Amino acid sequence: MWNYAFQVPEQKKIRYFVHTDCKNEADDQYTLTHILMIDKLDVRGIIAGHFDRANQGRYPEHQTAQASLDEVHLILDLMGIDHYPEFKGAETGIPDQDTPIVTDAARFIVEEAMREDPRPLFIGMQGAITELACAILMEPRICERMTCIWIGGGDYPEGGQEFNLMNDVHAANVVFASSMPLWQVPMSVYKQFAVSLAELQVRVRPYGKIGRYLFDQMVALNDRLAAVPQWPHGETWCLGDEGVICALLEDRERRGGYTKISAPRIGADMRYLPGDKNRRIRVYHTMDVRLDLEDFYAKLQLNFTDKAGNSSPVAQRQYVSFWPEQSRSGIRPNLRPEEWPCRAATVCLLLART
Ligand SMILES: [Ca+2]
Repeated sequence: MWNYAFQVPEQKKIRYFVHTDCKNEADDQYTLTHILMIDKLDVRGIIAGHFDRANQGRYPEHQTAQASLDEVHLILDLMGIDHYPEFKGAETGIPDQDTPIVTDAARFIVEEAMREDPRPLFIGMQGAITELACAILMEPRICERMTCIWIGGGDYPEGGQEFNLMNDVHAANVVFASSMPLWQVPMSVYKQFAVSLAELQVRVRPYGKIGRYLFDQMVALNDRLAAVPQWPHGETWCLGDEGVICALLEDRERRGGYTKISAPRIGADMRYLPGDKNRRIRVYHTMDVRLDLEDFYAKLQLNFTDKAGNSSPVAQRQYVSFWPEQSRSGIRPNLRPEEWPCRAATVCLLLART
């Protein structure tokens, strides 16, 4: 369906699960858009994940996965796509390292992983790693049948506070202790996907309803957090979730970008604990950011050039609302506008994404 003068050979395609905490701030939406324009990926389904421990009153209690699912639907609408299976994940992290939260999302991961198909299967986790941990606890045999790429975890060797890890430390420990191949993109590596708002205004905003929305919702959040000194930074952002794509686009022979280490355990304080005798995982320390971002900009331009500038003013007002008065699912956040500055400061301290 895309406007490319090339084809990806069927033998080179891979099966892929999207897992996104799509409404936690303003970057997941870019990566979801990018993924859906990549012909190499046979997207089997989109799972909307929670950001429950960073909700801080933005949505009703335990409703952040629903907010993410609403945002997924909006992105698909703006791209003119309606044909992917979509699932809402658990609304909280798992209670311990032995008890899965059984959802249709976790069942779908198990079902697809256990299905006979010669093509490789990857899941790109752009937030808390809850649904994958649940699927592993429900059916451990999936560990031999798929690979996880996770955007999350603090920097090695110490580790520490990090947003995606914070939202479900138990789940991270389940996945790290499993035998599933794991490619980890820790914080300082996903921070390499830095962009400026001026860059996005030139390279993203002109291209279709989706380009306009991606840019405008980020600027809207930037404006709403104007009084918060820690984050965001004013005219720059980080598209950190792009790491899931970059890991798959990079040349296989570019092995200098990662190191294989024994999987650590993770303490309650999010610090890494020695795991010298554990299985090995791939931990990235550099990624080909140019390849990734230029691929995104090129595909957006190729596919949405003719649709530039046709979002209606009404639609724009609806779409750029970061804290919607009324979401598509009928959820009403319980945060009043006058509460914004103090709550936003709390959220950003928790995010620790400075
Ligand atoms: Ca994310």
